[in-house]
Amino acid sequence: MNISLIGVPINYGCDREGAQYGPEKLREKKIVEVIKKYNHSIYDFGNIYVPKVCDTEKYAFHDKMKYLKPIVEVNTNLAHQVYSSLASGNFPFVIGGDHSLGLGSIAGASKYYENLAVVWIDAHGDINTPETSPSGNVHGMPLAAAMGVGCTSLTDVYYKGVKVRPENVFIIGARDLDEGEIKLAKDKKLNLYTMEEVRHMGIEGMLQDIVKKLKANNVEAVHLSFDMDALDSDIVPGTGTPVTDGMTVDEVKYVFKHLMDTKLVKSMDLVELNTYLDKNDVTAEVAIELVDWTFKLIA
Ligand code: NNH
Ligand code: MN
Ligand code: MN
Ligand code: MN
Repeated sequence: MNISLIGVPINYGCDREGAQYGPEKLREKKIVEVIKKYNHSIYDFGNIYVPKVCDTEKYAFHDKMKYLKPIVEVNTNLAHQVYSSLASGNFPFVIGGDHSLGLGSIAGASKYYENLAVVWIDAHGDINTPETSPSGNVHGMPLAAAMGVGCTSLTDVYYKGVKVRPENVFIIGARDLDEGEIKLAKDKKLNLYTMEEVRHMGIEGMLQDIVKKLKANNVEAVHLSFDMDALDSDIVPGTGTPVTDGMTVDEVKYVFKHLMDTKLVKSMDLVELNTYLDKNDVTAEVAIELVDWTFKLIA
């Protein structure tokens, strides 16, 4: 397969130092070589440009969303990179950076695919709006914006309108949801597999349910967005908002395997590695292990 590697060194969405160095750290840990092992042709497109904005200006662009302008700019450029990669037959692999970049990835993939689904693996829902967000951090909002919910400056990134229909949204591993997120998930009837639900159904049962729905909805392609904090906080110290009782590495591998088996996954993000918070690179190494596994599966 031809892989486009796209780095997004952004931390405006999480408002925390360290998340912007994910792409650099993963390249230092030989991500390109790891992917190449499985006979992929990999094109490293470098990093998307992230403009410098002073932290005194974080609310200069919107009163409830931090760093809105640079986030929109970065996501617009990312969207076009993802779209162009897909149009040239490549698999876009986006490395972050915080999860605000999920919006740009989805925007790019949904411009290319008529009926896109999104599988969002995360301890959080990332379906806040400026009104429901407890933090003003945009990394808690991208999936809502992709569904057309929230402020138009986000929902209209790259092109006007809804990027993914709610019935095509699958959230896996959530265990730290805000009140407004729980309400939105209910109202929109999202396919929400909280950690509790995952334990109850079993991973296998959950995957069967997802595959069944992907088929029933006639989904053309899946964008897989993986937040490192889906993993248990004991495994990933190097992420901005670690949460206990999360997934194990083997569980994530199992989910990846079955998603890749559908042959529907056409693009992917790996986000929220924070190099400042990491301990002896253990989180970076887990990320590399998952990258290795992923590209072995799609070989
Ligand atoms: N839900 C919280 C918020 O909106 C935390 C989001 N943090 C994440 N999301 N890391 O994946 O601010
Ligand atoms: Mn997230
Ligand atoms: Mn998260
Ligand atoms: Mn634990």
